[in-house]
Amino acid sequence: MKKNLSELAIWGNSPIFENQIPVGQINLPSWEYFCDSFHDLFERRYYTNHGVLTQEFEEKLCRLLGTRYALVMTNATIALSLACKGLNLPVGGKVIVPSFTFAATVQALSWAGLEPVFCDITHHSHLITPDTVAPLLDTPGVCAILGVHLWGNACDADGLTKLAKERDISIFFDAAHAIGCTHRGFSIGGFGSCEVFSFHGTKILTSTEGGCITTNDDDLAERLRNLRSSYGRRMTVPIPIAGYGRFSEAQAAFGLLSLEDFPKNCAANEKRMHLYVEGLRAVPGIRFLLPTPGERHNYQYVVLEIEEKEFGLSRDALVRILEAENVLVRRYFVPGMHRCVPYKTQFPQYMNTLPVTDALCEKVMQVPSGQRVTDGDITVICDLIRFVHTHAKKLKGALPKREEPQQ
Ligand code: T4K
Repeated sequence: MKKNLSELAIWGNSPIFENQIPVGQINLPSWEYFCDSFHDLFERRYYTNHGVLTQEFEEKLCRLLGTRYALVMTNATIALSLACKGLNLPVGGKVIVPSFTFAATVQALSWAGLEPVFCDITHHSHLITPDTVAPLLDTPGVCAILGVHLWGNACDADGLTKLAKERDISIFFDAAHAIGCTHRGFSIGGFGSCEVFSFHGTKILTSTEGGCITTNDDDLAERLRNLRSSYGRRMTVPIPIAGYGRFSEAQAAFGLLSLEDFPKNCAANEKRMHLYVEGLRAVPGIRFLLPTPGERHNYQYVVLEIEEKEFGLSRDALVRILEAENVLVRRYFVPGMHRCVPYKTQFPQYMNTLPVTDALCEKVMQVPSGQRVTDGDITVICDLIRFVHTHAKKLKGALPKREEPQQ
C-alpha cells in the first residue's frame, strides 16, 4: 500500500496494480466444457439462427424467469428496438424513459423511430416511480413507458402498470441488469408487456454478446419471432419490418455454460460486494446503492455514491486517482442522456428538469467486481479509497487539471 501522497500513480509513479482491473469482465466457463460444446457445434455444422442450443437456452431461460416465452436476440439494444416494433408503437410516438440509463436504452427508441420523454428518478433507488412519471403522461403523443430496473433493483412495476392502464398506453421494461432478480418475490421477466435482458460479455449471465425478450403474451411472442428472422417462426404474422436480431449457436453454447455457473457467480459477487461494504463502512461520504432487502439479486454491479462535502474530494477526482492505479472504476452514467448528443440539441426542454438525475451523475461510480477480482484486490482498493479520503484536503488543490470530453 502507498504510504505517502507523493507515491500515488497520478503523479507518474508506478500504479499499485500491475494489470488493469476493469469494472466488469467476462465470467468465463471452464475451458473443457467450452471445448466440448464447440466440438458438438462443429459436428452439427449448424452455426446460427435458431439452432438446437438456442432453443435449449430459451427453454432454460423460461424456467429460470418463470415466463412463457424467452426470445434470444443478437444483443439487448436490438432486442429493445424489436420490442418497440413488436408492441406496435407508432413511428413518431413518445416514450417516457429515464435519462439516467445506458445510452442503448434511449438509442433503441430512436432506432425504432420513437421520441424519448426524459423522466427523473428518486435518489434512494435511482429508479423512475409513478410520482416521477405521472406529470409526463399529459405530454401529447405519449404511447408507452419504458422503465429500467437499474442495477438489478426493480421499478415499482405495479404502480407504473396501473398508470399505463389508466392511460391505455404500453409499458415494458429494460431489465438488462436484472437477470435472476425478483420484485415482490416474483422473477423479473414477467412484468409489463415484455422485458429485455442483456447477456453482454460484462454481464453476470453472458452469451458473449446477446439479449433476450421475455413475455407471457402469445401474440406479442409471435410478432417478435417474425421480427427476429424467419427461423424459429411458428406462424407468419404481419410485422412492420424484419429486424434480423439473430442469435448464433456459439452465443447459445456460451450462454448455456454461463447459466450453469450463474448461481456460483452471483454468490461470489455477493461476497465481493460485502467486502467493499465492510472495507468502506467507516469512510464518510460513501453510500452504497444496495440490493432491495428481501429480494433475490444477481450482484452484477457494486454501486457507490460519493458525497464530495463529506468525503473531501469529488467523485471525478477519486475516479482519476483510482484509474491511475489501474483500478478502472466506471461512472455509469455520465452525463444523463438528456445532456448527450443528439438529444441535448433535439430536446433542449429537458435540460434543467431532471435535478435528481443531474445530481447523481456527479456522484455515482461502480467499482470492479467479477471473476478476476480477488478478495486481496478489494482490500487494496478499499485501503486506497480510505487513504485518499484521509488526505483529501491536501489532494484537493494539487490534482492536475483534466478536460472532460464533449458528449
Ligand atoms: N440497457 C441497459 C440499462 C444497459 O446497461 C445496457 C448495456 C443495455 C441496455 C444494452 O445491452 P447490450 O446491447 O450491450 O446487450 C458496458 C456494456 O457494453 C453494456 O452491455 C452495458 N449495458 C453497459 C452498462 O456497460 P462499456 O462500454 O462500459 O463496456 P466495455 O465493453 O468497455 O466493458 C467494460 C470493461 O470490461 C472494460 O474495461 C473491459 C472489460 N471487459 C469487457 C469485455 C466485453 C473484459 O475484460 N472482457 C470482455 O470480454 O459498456
